[in-house]
Amino acid sequence: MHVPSGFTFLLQPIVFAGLCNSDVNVMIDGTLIAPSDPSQWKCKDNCSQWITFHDLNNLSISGAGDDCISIGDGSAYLNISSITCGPGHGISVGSLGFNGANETVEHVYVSDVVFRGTENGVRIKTWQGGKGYATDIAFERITNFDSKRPIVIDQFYCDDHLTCTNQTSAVAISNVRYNGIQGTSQGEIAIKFACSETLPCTDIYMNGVNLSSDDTTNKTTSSCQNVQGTQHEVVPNVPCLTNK
Ligand SMILES: *[C@@H]1O[C@H](CO)[C@@H](O)[C@H](O)[C@H]1NC(C)=O
Ligand SMILES: *[C@@H]1O[C@H](CO)[C@@H](O)[C@H](O)[C@H]1NC(C)=O
Ligand SMILES: *[C@@H]1O[C@H](CO)[C@@H](O)[C@H](O)[C@H]1NC(C)=O
Ligand SMILES: *[C@@H]1O[C@H](CO)[C@@H](O)[C@H](O)[C@H]1NC(C)=O
Ligand SMILES: *[C@@H]1O[C@H](CO)[C@@H](O)[C@H](O)[C@H]1NC(C)=O
Ligand SMILES: *[C@@H]1O[C@H](CO)[C@@H](O)[C@H](O)[C@H]1NC(C)=O
Ligand SMILES: CC(=O)N[C@H]1CO[C@H](CO)[C@@H](O)[C@@H]1O
Repeated sequence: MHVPSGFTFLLQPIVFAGLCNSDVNVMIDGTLIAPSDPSQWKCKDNCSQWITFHDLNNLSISGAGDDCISIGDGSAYLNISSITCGPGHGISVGSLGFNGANETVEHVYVSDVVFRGTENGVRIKTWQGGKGYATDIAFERITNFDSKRPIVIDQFYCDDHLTCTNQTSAVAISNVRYNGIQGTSQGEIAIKFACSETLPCTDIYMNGVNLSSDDTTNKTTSSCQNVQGTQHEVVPNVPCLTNK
């Protein structure tokens, strides 16, 4: 599906439902906009979300980037569920805030996703020097088989071919919920939260997370900086979060 550039489409709430067994590519070059207020949405039920994708394999949204599911600037009220990704890239929110851009992502709900041999599992990545925010994002019932890094928040995202310097401005990340994330990690660090000193990640909630090493003799660990929130039954334990 291709949304052509040079056009702006006003889109009422819509559901794209599988079963689809082959790869699905949604390329959004043009602009999709929602009625400004959810109260103006024309729909009888399932009105809590604007765009819903479910029961698809290797869903690729955006076309920009090579992630299986890529949620870019301006995304809001997305409901993505029952998707299988991999091998290759996982799901990412972002990258947001490149070159000082003011970008936003909010109200995104991702559930029942399986990652097989992906580079990352669920990842939120933003560039230093950016503005805007990513908020109200939920990941539920996610299964990883050998993801290199199942859970990542990276406010220091930088492309390999660029040199990035530390800057004080950052894209704010808040209210991110991880509920029921399990499986195996290829890397020792299964959970990585790298947040900025000037704009820490806030209200990060983890509940029922169990990520073990694919090598049974090894343990997984987590790394974190400048993160505030709570955890309940999380393996590996995230030292920055308060136990609840
Ligand atoms: C609304 O969601 C329910 C549960 O997912 C589904 O059974 C139903 O078909 C959906 N209705 C529409 C109009 O999409
Ligand atoms: C998302 O979509 C799935 C599948 O249609 C549905 O079961 C679920 O209730 C939806 N979640 C939200 C928050 O709308
Ligand atoms: C996803 O895409 C990869 C690479 O194109 C392919 O190897 C894999 O079989 C696909 N997975 C599914 C579940 O369709
Ligand atoms: C970012 O853009 C929004 C409007 O889209 C605006 O309300 C906000 O003030 C902007 N933030 C900055 C830091 O420029
Ligand atoms: C455990 O993981 C670390 C880091 O990936 C690695 O260096 C080490 O060799 C692993 N240990 C075993 C026994 O596989
Ligand atoms: C985590 O998963 C591993 C592997 O499936 C299992 O052995 C372990 O008991 C689980 N731990 C918790 C706390 O659920
Ligand atoms: C690109 C860069 O230098 N990033 C660093 C900025 O500072 C943090 C610590 O606050 C480092 O972890 C980053 O690697």
